[in-house]
Amino acid sequence: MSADNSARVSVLGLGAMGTALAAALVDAGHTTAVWNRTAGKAEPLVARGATAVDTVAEALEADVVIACLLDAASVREVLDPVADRLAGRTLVNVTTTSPDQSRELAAWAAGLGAAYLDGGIMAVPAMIGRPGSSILYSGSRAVFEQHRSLLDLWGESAYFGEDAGLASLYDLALLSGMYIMFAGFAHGAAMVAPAGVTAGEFAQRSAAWLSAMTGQLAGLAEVVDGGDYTVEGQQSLEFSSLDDLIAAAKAQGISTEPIDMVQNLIQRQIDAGHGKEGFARIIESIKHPA
Ligand code: FVH
Repeated sequence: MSADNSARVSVLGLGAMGTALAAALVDAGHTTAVWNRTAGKAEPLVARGATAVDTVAEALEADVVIACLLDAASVREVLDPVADRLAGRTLVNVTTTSPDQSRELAAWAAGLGAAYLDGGIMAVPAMIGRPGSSILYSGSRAVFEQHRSLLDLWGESAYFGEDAGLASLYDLALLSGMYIMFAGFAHGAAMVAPAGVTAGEFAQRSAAWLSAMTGQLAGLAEVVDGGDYTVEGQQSLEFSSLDDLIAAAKAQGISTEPIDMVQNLIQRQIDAGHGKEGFARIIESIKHPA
């Protein structure tokens, strides 16, 4: 897709992420207005070529208004006083919000006559515009398509549909996987620490192991999507008992909480008579809370 830097943009919120997003826009040649509640944060961006505006109303003059604020409440706090100026405007909200909050913001914007695209940023500020950064969108397809080249400046753009809550749902689902992986790493690091292994040493080996294990995800997903957990070739739930792992953690004098969680998911399926079925069946424990 060819770059279109003709759109005039504004960025509301110059925290770490808002600053990174605005910098990428300025560097790509977009006329970029920036606004922040607390004065002073715009200076580095102005030195780079952005224009600092004193009021949110001025920021709304842009073709595309980007909101990168703390949370859903701060988006409303910033935009409510200028709500009467939102008609005909395009709002891209990349503030982290829950799916329901995203839907509420989309309905609120629609009621004011504004086009709304919701974004979930799968990156830290230093990654913006670099390989590995991706941003998930849902809401107005027209906004996504019209401004795709602008959005692509921040990372790989993915669109999930008109339901404004979907990008957030996907974002939070991915974060769930990330947090559980980090907790798993912390558990392993705590386990080997009494043996004199530093977290740094363990991180190297963990990164290689976990990367290799991501190759298993597609097969796991195929079983889940097929809905038949008896498919040959899977590791059975009974074989997946974590008793040895839990005993080893206890022997090291550490908490077993992160691994207890997985053991409980396995055990509930075994107790329900599915012990010979594949590990993928733990998703049934998650879908159907105890
Ligand atoms: N930073 C990250 O790694 C993550 C990556 C994933 C996505 N998140 C989300 O991005 C939103 C902004 O995050 P941030 O890193 O820029 O956050 P801060 O540096 O804390 O800046 C927050 C900005 O929001 C302004 N703000 C807060 N409350 C209000 C309010 N009531 N009215 C107006 N502005 C408000 C704050 O202004 P100030 O404190 O400087 O005056 C900052 O500009 C966020 O949703 C992450 O979850 C980032």
